[in-house]
Amino acid sequence: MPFVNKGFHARRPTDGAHKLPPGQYETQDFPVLTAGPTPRIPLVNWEFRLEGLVESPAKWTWNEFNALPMQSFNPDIHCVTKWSKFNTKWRGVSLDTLLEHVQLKPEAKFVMAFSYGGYTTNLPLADLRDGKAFIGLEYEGKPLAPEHGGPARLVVPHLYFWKSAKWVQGLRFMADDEPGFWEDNGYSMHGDPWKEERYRADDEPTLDNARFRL
Ligand SMILES: Nc1nc2c(c(=O)[nH]1)N[C@H]1C(S)=C(S)[C@@H](COP(=O)(O)O)O[C@H]1N2
Ligand SMILES: [Mo]
Repeated sequence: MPFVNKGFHARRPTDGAHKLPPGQYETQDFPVLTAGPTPRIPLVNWEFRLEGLVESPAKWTWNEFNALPMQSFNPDIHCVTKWSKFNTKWRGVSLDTLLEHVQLKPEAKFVMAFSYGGYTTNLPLADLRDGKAFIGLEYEGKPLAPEHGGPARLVVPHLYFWKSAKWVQGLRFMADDEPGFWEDNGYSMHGDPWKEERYRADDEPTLDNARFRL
């Protein structure tokens, strides 16, 4: 009997059965990867915003944000520099919860996450829905450390970890996909580790991707 199953590579790992995406290795550490200095955001000045293609923008102060319903998340995370870390322990607010607070315009299909300090990263809106993404506030039972994006970071574990914007300040909803910081420097517009979408040249060919092709 052939043992191979066509759907095998597309299937997501189930709890307890962790899997490495192609080209990744497992690490126990939690490496810090930041382009630039770590911004320090006093909590009295912190705010989180949903803006762009919404009927009316939403905005939360730190206290308001912390009053939102929180959940635990234990994802495996995968960095494009090839480390993966299994079973990370977070608490945070699901993007599904946040999206209940805005009415999106029908043409909203993409998102630009923007951070204190100026970092940006783009994602399809569909990749933030259905329990796939959250704003992480606690890591291993403690407030998220500044070097890992505290007070709050986006976490989108099913995509390479550069999509998980540290020190996130808000999300801007857009009709068309636009490159963020790393994407503008040659990294994939989508970044699915299971499809090994590391670089722009790994993406579907478009006019915009032509300059990243050899
Ligand atoms: N604001 C901001 N977010 C960021 C980055 C950054 O430089 N600035 N680096 C990204 C990259 S490339 C990775 S791999 C992860 C690293 O997160 P960590 O430092 O918590 O491991 O954060 C991502 N989010
Ligand atoms: Mo990264």
